[in-house]
Amino acid sequence: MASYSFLRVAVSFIFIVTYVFANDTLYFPKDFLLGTATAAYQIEGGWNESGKGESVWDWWTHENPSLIRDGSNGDVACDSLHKYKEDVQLLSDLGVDFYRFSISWPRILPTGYANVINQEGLNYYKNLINELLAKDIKPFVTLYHWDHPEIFERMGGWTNEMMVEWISDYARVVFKELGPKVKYFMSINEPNVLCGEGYGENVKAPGKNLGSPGVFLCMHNVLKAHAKIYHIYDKEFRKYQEGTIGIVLPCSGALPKNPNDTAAVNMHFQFNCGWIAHAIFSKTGDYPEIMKTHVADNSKLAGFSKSLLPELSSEWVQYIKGTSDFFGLNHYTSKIVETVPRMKGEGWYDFSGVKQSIDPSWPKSASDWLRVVPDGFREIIKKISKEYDNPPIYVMENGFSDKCCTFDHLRISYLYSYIKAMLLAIYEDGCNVKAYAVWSLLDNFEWGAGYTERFGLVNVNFTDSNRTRTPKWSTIWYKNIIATRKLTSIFNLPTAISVL
Ligand code: PNW
Repeated sequence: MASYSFLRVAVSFIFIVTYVFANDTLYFPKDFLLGTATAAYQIEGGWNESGKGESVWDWWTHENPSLIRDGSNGDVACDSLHKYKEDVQLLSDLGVDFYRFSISWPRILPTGYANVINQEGLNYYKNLINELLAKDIKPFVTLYHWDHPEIFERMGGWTNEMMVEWISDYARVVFKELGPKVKYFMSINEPNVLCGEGYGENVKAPGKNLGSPGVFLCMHNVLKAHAKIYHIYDKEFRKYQEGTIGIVLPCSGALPKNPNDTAAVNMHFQFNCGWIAHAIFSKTGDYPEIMKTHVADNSKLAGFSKSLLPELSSEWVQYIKGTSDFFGLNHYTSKIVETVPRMKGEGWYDFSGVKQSIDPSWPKSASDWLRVVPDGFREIIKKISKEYDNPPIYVMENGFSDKCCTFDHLRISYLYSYIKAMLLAIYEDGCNVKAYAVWSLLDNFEWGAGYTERFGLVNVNFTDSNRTRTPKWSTIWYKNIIATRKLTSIFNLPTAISVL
């Protein structure tokens, strides 16, 4: 008798919860695309297989295992080089509209240069694309997610302007060989993270530790490279391939410490997102004005005769402007920002002029930089839309890290709150968001954190040579969202049963 009442209470509770959330339901707009994302070095493995050359990440992790938290590397990673069919099956089970993955430059061009094309490497991507298309999944292809050929690093990497030419030659090969079956290309993933952590610091490959001058120089060359890649696609391939191409920028959110301090929010935006975005998406082009004056001031105070921010000639400004068909947005978290009063004769807070902090009450993830702040997501989407005249926004990464386990309710709650914020930006703020990808399909090599931080919808067992994949609860949840095209925070029982 007692257990019967318990059952009744439990069932009623489920109905009440369902009802409450059902009333809270938001639908995705028609034609909205849902997918997941990965990157070559983080999942492929096969670092010296299939005729692949050495990448800067192969070199850096082999040379500096102590800089990776668990001393690991991407030599095997998820072994997707061999298990791509299984990955595509997982994607197909999820029901995604698209899959974002990146191409390993040295797998296609082992010498780095376009003089030698490695057919075996190329075939890997051709097979992957065919497999995706056979399951009705659109390939979203990133040309470059930080793993350039090591040979070019020995010549200065992104501090050498020749990289613009080398990556352009590579891009041309990819467009020619893979472009006939790909409608969505992304040039370069997150210039700021690559240049800031790889050239400014020693946190990511190539770990150059060059400080601000190195970051400015790297960003300058990456921006030019992106523009050149865009023009190559636009002039030589678009007519026949009828695809789109854009850049992917990491834009973290900013909430003002003092509610009236919109200047701090703007300053943070321009130094974070606007640095590259202004040059590409604004009407005037070039680096943001506020950034030019600010860096010039700080450079002078530091005793330099010229600004550390290199100048873009008017030819380059024109050449770069308008070179993205969509705004590729990677977003994970936010900061609290405040304007720092400037003392006479002293530089502002680093080169950005804002002090950043976090609210300790924001829920944590397994990554120290990632706190859960969904409002910041809505704000950044609104800011991008306002700054650049409502461009189509493709969210190409959004996700949450934990340490382990397949019952990942914190990931579900993160994704729910962030997708809700995005849908509100669409419906209530009129923003033009067209696509959304969860980072990531699989647990994978999380750069300096090795395998200690897990972002996957699918668990990967890295101690098992088979790299066994096990869908987490978030897979079940996301599958239901994709199938119903509506956002609910609860599990759908039939979906759960069909997956388990
Ligand atoms: C992305 N932030 O980088 C990368 O594109 C992925 O390769 C990576 O695995 C993923 O994030 C998770 O780290 C970012 O501090 C790193 O806001 C940090 C930030 C944003 C993006």
